Amino acid sequence: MGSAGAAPWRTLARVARMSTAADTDAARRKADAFRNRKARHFVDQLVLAVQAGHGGDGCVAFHREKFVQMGPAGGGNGGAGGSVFVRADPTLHSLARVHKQAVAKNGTHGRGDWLHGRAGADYTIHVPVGTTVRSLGRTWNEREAARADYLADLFAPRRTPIDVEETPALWASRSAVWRHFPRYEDENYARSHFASAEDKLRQELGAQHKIERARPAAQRSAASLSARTEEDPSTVDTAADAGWAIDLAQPTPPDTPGVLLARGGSGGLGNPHFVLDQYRSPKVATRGTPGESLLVALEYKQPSDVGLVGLPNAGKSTLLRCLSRADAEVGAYSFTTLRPNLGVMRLDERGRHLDAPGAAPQPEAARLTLADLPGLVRDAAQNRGLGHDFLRHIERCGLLVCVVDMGPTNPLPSQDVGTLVRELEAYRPGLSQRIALVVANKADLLGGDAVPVADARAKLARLQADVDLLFAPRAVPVVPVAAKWRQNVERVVQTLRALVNPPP
Ligand SMILES: Nc1nc2c(ncn2[C@@H]2O[C@H](COP(=O)(O)OP(=O)(O)OP(=O)(O)O)[C@@H](O)[C@H]2O)c(=O)[nH]1
Ligand SMILES: [Mg+2]
Repeated sequence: MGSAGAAPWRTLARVARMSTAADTDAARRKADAFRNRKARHFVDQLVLAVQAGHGGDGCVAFHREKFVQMGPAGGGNGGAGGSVFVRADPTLHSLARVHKQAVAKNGTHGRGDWLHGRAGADYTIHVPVGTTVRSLGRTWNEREAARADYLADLFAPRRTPIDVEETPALWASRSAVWRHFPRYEDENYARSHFASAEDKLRQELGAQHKIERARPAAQRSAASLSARTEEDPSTVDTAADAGWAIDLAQPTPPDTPGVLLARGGSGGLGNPHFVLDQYRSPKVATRGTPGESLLVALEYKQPSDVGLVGLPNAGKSTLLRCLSRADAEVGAYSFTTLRPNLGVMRLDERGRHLDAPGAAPQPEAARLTLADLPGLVRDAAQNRGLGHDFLRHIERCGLLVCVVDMGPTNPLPSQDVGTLVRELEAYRPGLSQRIALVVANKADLLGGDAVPVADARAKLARLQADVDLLFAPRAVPVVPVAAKWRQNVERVVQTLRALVNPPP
């Protein structure tokens, strides 16, 4: 069990070691600056390793004071490890500032004179409202792996005799669970008293397990509700489903700590717990239990006013570039856009577009956020093409604009609109109701020598007639544009403005 998880916890151990070193802060700042620079627009997906704090160890000590040379056992318990929470914060709009490692502090060890250890501080991950948190699986951390063999043996119906030569792994695993008074390790194991100490530990762990099981699901941690994964964080499948996910659609109330991802370990027991009538000076204590660890995927769906949808290569990114200052990548091939590009369309108080070429500089009075979404193909609802990757972003757009290719290579653009409607409905019934405008792009390719003007007009009229039929009784306007040349883009701006803020 323990050895099987060797690879994953080794990486996590490195993470945990890094987080305790003093020079981590500088390294973290550097990594953050790098990521912020790379994620110029925004980071909307992130996989992070979550590690709750380990419990501090119990202490083996005996009380001493003047005239009391052989006082009673007085080792304190270890402090509990900190837990990891996630909170939805309405002031954030990107995952760019989320650390890839969320490591809570360990509890401190117990000390002599019955001094218990201090609890480790919790760690809170702050994410924007609208983030989905999904578990990719509970991972093995170094401590859990080290203890696993011995604990499995402790609860086994028939125990293995533990010998340093014959069962060295089990011996090492046992040492990861117990602490001893200096130089008493061998003697402790040999004593008959140790068997009752093990009974005590079994009871304690059993009780902890029972408490965890009795908790209502809402109070249990994401880690304890997730399936185990043996994956290395660097190779983990980000689509893995470990059975736990939450959509943080509302801001977390200020008086609650947030959603519990991983619970900190509990502190170890000091030696007074192992006092027996027949044996008053136990020289053992237990180490703290490990904090839970897991991998989570965060996904932020940016809410935007308008989403541009269409088949690949229809010119959505080109249109976004006309409507806003976003420098979305444009390419003459399908699937240029792999994740949403965001842009802001700015208007002055008379409703004129501020980012049009040659527009007079005016104070901004209104803005619309636009999202250029990756191209969609037939059967996207069955997860073909970019499938769900594309569709899930649409849910957060208030309005949808269909961009279709009017060029001579596409004889029936209304078929494209039909495909889009079908896929949206297959993914979520009612989603196509958000389509409020059809942009007939690449209109510059019509009306030249190849396609006479009369044919171009007929093609546009046919598209409008088909769209009317498709969305009846709702009226959805069709606007012909040539986004590449910024022709007629102003009409798209004004139509969108009227759709989002209808004139009184
Ligand atoms: N002639 C002409 N070409 C255009 C027009 N708009 C876009 N294009 C070209 O169409 C190609 C695709 O444009 P993109 O904006 O990348 O298309 P997209 O819909 O974002 O494509 P994906 O991201 O792959 O889904 C590019 O080569 C553009 O130059 C237009 O109005 N007229
Ligand atoms: Mg694109």
